Parts: sequence; structure tokens; C-alpha cells
Amino acid sequence: MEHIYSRLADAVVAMSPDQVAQLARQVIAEGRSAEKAITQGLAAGMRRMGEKFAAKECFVPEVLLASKAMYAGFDILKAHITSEPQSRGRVVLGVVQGDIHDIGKNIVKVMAQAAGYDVMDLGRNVPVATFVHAAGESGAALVGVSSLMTTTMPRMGQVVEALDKAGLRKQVRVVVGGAPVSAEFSRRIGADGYAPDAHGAVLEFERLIGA
Ligand code: B1M
Repeated sequence: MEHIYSRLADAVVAMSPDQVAQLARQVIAEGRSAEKAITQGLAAGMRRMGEKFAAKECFVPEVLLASKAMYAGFDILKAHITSEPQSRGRVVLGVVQGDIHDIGKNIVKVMAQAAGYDVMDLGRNVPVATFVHAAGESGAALVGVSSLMTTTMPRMGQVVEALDKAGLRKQVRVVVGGAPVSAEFSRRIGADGYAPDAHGAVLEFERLIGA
């Protein structure tokens, strides 16, 4: 029988909140990993929807219905991911100004919280100055910046520069991510790290600010 995580991904692509919720409850009842159900099930399903959209096999309303189905599972699973008891450091997280794509950022947030990071979520469409202010005021060790569009990616470089100008670059590491972002781009803008997915983001946080 097909693995339950693949069935979760299929249910997201089928835009069925009921099926997704039922499978998410089954994951919990069977004592399986909620983290894997999110990354290998829900996020994988949304990624497939993104590919279908790019190939013009579906349109915006279908993508939004799929994300609604994804959140039906996310709401059930996120309460069951094993959190570390102690904070491993504060992370400021947000999507750059001009960009409202926040599904991936929300997955990164939950994964980071599950790994024990204290996440200050700035949301989406976040001005550069807000990242800098939040990092300075909160004493965060790391700023995570997400962008899903080639048109808004340059703002990630602006966040790095603004942190530098504010004298915060020595104490604050920067990790970037989002579908159009690459390791090469992250190096070019002077970021400290890059990850292609939520699991990788947490590994980058661990590498840069430790356990
Ligand atoms: Co739009 N959109 N969209 N969209 N959308 C894209 C991004 C696009 C590639 C579609 C396309 O044309 N092929 C395109 C961008 C083109 C470009 O790059 N220039 C696009 C466009 C153009 C637009 C609009 C401008 C459309 C319009 O109005 N004309 C508009 C933008 C408005 C704005 O932002 N100002 C728009 C609107 C929308 C919706 C509102 C309909 C909806 C967003 C809903 C929401 O997020 N609340 C939407 C969606 C859903 C998509 C696609 C189809 C799917 C994105 C998604 O959620 N993926 C997308 C097409 C695609 O990606 N192929 C598209 C699933 C998610 C789990 O993956 O976000 O990649 P992702 O996150 C991953 C990793 O990237 C990584 O981990 C996550 C989990 O594994 N990651 C990080 C993310 N952030 C990270 C941070 C890290 C580390 C890893 O460290 C800090």
C-alpha cells in the first residue's frame, strides 16, 4: 500500500481538506512522525501543485484550494511535533516586502519551533527596516528571509546590507530561502546560509547559531 505521507501529498493535490485531515489524524493515531507528514506529505503536495501551476495544468483557485487542504492537515499535525524544552536561540522570520507568498515560510516557522527555536514571525510583505528593527530589539541571533519571486529577491540583499549598516551583522546571521533562491544567490548577497526546504532551514540554523 502507498505510504501514508504520499497519500497526504496526493490528498493536497486532490484539494480535499477532509481527506487531508483524516490522513493527518491517522498519522497521529498510528504514532508516526508529524514532522515527516508535514515535509514529505503536506509540503511535497504543495510543491507538486506549484509545478502543476507552472506547467499550466491548474490555476490560482486550485492552488488556493490545495493550500486550504494543506492547512487542514497542518493545524492537526503542528500540535504533535516534538518541541525541544529549551529555547535554542531567537530567530526573526519573514517574507520580504512586495511578496505575499507565505505558505513555505509558515512551514519553516513550525519546523524551527519544533526544533526548539524561539521564532518571531514578522509575517509577509515585510519592509527591510522592520527586519532590522526586530533583529535589534529582540536580540535575535538569526534572521530568516523568505522570497518566492524573482522580482522581490533583491530585497533579501537589502536586508543584509541594512543589518550591516545598523551594526548588527556581527551578532546576527542571515539565512535565505524560497523557490527561486539558490546557494549561489545567497553567497552573492552576503547571506550566511541558504536552504532549499524547511528541514534544510533548521539544519542551517543549527550550523550557524548552534544547538
Ligand atoms: Co504566486 N507566484 N503570485 N501566488 N505562486 C509564484 C511564486 C510564481 C512562481 C508562479 C508562476 O508564475 N509560475 C510567480 C512568481 C514569478 C517570479 O518569480 N517573478 C508568482 C506570481 C507572479 C504571483 C502574483 C504576482 C500573481 C499576480 O497577481 N499576477 C501574485 C503575487 C502577489 C504578491 O506577492 N505581491 C501571486 C499570488 C499568489 C497567491 C496569493 C494566489 C498564492 C500565495 C498564497 C500564500 O502564500 N498565502 C500563490 C501561490 C500559491 C504560488 C505558487 C503556485 C506556489 C507557492 C507555494 O506556496 N509553494 C508559486 C508557483 C511555484 O512555486 N511553482 C507562485 C509551496 C510551498 C510549500 O513551497 O513556498 O517554495 P515554497 O517553500 C518551501 C521552500 O521554498 C523553502 O521551504 C519551504 C517548505 O519546504 N523555503 C525556505 C521557503 N522560505 C524559506 C526560508 C528559508 C529557508 C527555506 O530560510 C529562512
